[in-house]
Amino acid sequence: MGFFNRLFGRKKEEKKEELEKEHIKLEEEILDEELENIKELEKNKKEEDIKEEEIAGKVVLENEKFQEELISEEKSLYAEKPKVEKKGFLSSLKEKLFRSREGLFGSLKNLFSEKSIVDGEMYEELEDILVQSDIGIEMTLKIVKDLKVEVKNRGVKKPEDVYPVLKDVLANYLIVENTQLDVSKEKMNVILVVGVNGVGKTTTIGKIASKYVKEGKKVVIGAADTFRAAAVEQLEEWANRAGAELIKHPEGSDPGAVVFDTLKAGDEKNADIVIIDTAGRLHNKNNLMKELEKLNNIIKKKLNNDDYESILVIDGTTGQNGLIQARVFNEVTKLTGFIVTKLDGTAKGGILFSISDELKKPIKYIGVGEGIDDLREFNGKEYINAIFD
Ligand SMILES: Nc1nc2c(ncn2[C@@H]2O[C@H](COP(=O)(O)OP(=O)(O)OP(=O)(O)O)[C@@H](O)[C@H]2O)c(=O)[nH]1
Ligand SMILES: [Mg+2]
Repeated sequence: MGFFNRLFGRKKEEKKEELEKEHIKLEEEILDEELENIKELEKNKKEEDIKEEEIAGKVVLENEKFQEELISEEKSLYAEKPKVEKKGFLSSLKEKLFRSREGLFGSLKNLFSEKSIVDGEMYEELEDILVQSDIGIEMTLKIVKDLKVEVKNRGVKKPEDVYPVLKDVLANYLIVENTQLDVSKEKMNVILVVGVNGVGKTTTIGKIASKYVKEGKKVVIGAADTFRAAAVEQLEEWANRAGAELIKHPEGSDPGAVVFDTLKAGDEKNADIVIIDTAGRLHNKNNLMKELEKLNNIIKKKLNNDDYESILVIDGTTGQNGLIQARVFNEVTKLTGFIVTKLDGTAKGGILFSISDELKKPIKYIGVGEGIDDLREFNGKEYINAIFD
């Protein structure tokens, strides 16, 4: 038994050793394999790093190329600048008024080129187009009557030759003397800005202020629209952008007190120009009259005369409604002129003719966009050329 036991014990030992050897071998193999893997991984990583570096290099290069392109583009922009400015007022006005030019006024051009003879039918179609362009019926009849006389006087026979005659006739209705805002006094040139809500009073005041500040003038603005806090904030933003000073009172205060303080500040600060923004929310004619009378009296008292601008702002996209507003304001207060806004947004614009003709007061400026520079001094001939050519 002892022998078998010993023999069996030795075999067991041998088996154990064998197993241990195999185990070590296996571990070595695993280790080798892992080492291989690590080597492979490192190799791949290196390749990737090289690729990344290449890409990064390319990006840097491309970036540099891009920068160079940008610089040269900028240079060419600067180089082109004089060319852009050369295009001048007329061309940019044309661009701003493209809707009117291509809209109903554009259809006038088509009318004359499509017709073969000057006859009653042509005039009737012309009337339709003019009425649709917000020129109004009365005004349209006057224009067509004048046109017929001019066509006869000039011996025009072909429809295409009627087109330039119509341009002249229309221009006649836009020429009203004294189209510039009068800011010729040494100091305290006051501009009171009125109009119904939303027509663009505040925006226009910002544009005017910016124009005068750029000319080196000192501008003080009064926030006499005290109906809502947002109105003052909006005006304040414009005043800051324009570089003008703002006089304001809390929401709900008396607009008269704002006007009084603004004029006082303008006087003390030696302002060249004082512009007053007013509220457009006066529900009836009586209220409107009373409010404007009060503001006007404060201004007259301070200036000791009534030599100041009182400007009605009209939204050029509201058509004949704008004419009705002009009539009402003209009845209740003394107006020295108009500013017609948003002409960039209308395919019509005929309101300009009705206002000039009926109220015989100048359109001083037109608004052609929401930006600070989107204001143009109004010139009838230039306007006609911009929408007709
Ligand atoms: N496209 C265009 N938008 C304009 C022009 N003028 C003013 N607007 C816009 O018309 C809107 C009303 O302008 P406001 O200046 O607030 O009008 P407001 O008359 O002061 O209005 P209230 O203070 O509410 O009476 C704004 O969104 C302006 O950006 C213009 O000439 N062209
Ligand atoms: Mg306003």
